[in-house]
Amino acid sequence: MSLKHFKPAHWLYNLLHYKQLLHNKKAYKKYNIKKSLIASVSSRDFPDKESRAWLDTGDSAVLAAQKEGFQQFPTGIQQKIRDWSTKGYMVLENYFSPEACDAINKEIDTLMANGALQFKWGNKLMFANKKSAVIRQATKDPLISRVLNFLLDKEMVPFQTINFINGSGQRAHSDSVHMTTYPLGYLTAIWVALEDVHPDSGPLFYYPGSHKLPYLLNNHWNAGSSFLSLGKHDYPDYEDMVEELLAKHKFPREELIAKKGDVLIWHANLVHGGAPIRNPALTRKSMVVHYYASDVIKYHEITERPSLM
Ligand SMILES: O=C(O)CCC(=O)C(=O)O
Repeated sequence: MSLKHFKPAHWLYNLLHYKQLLHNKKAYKKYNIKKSLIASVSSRDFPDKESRAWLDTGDSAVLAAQKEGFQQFPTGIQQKIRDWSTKGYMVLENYFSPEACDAINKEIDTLMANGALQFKWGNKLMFANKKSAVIRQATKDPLISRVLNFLLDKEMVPFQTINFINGSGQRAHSDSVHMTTYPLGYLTAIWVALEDVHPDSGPLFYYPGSHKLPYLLNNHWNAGSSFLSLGKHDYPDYEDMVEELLAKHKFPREELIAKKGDVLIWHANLVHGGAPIRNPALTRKSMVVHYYASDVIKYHEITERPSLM
């Protein structure tokens, strides 16, 4: 068994980061979960495995206009909110100005040049929001925050940023296996184009409607976790299972040939990824921000680790 599968190593790590786990204290109480904050946590600990978000249990085309705050959105955004339950994503065209995008790109260049930010897992620049006030401010854009809070009917708080210089090349997945909530469905993400996307640079792709698939959790692809160790499967086994599901359901596949400043907002369970890069000379500067609802249990289903906030 490798160390990453060995849960006591996680408990020690959690203990060392105890303060960053306190966000789960109230939520454990609220949902009657009797666990130490440093213990491993997974969907096995919870009684149900379906989203409780109001626009998953109901339809935004019917419900959204009846809710307080809806009329205050610009008409274009109102229509995108109405479509949310059906599509599982929306695109806000031309949202950030070229200057705002350039400011983020400059921050990333500086953080990389001075060694404060390094690639992790190949091509990901993680948590730049913790190192740059400019980027932190972008994650708290007032209108986007209002849209996210409305979509989930909760206060949504930024958990992390991921910046890319090139396409991610990441296979199709749902974020809910990486960043998981109880109740399910209380995660969302934005993807910001920090330059015009070339079709050969490995654009973001997604499957409209795929957010309605059942949440694929450890019990589906990596059962066999024990008190001391995680299940024996590895992440590519999860990706294979997602591909099998997609082949079965025949969702349409869309690629986002975004313009600089465009923003995609996606649902916690929307299947998406990065297309293969056809021309490695091309960059695809972009930034993802993942948001959690503030009052739910937040953790990582794959590793059964509570999230550090
Ligand atoms: O930007 C991409 O290509 C994919 C990013 C992604 O899948 C994610 O951050 O969840």
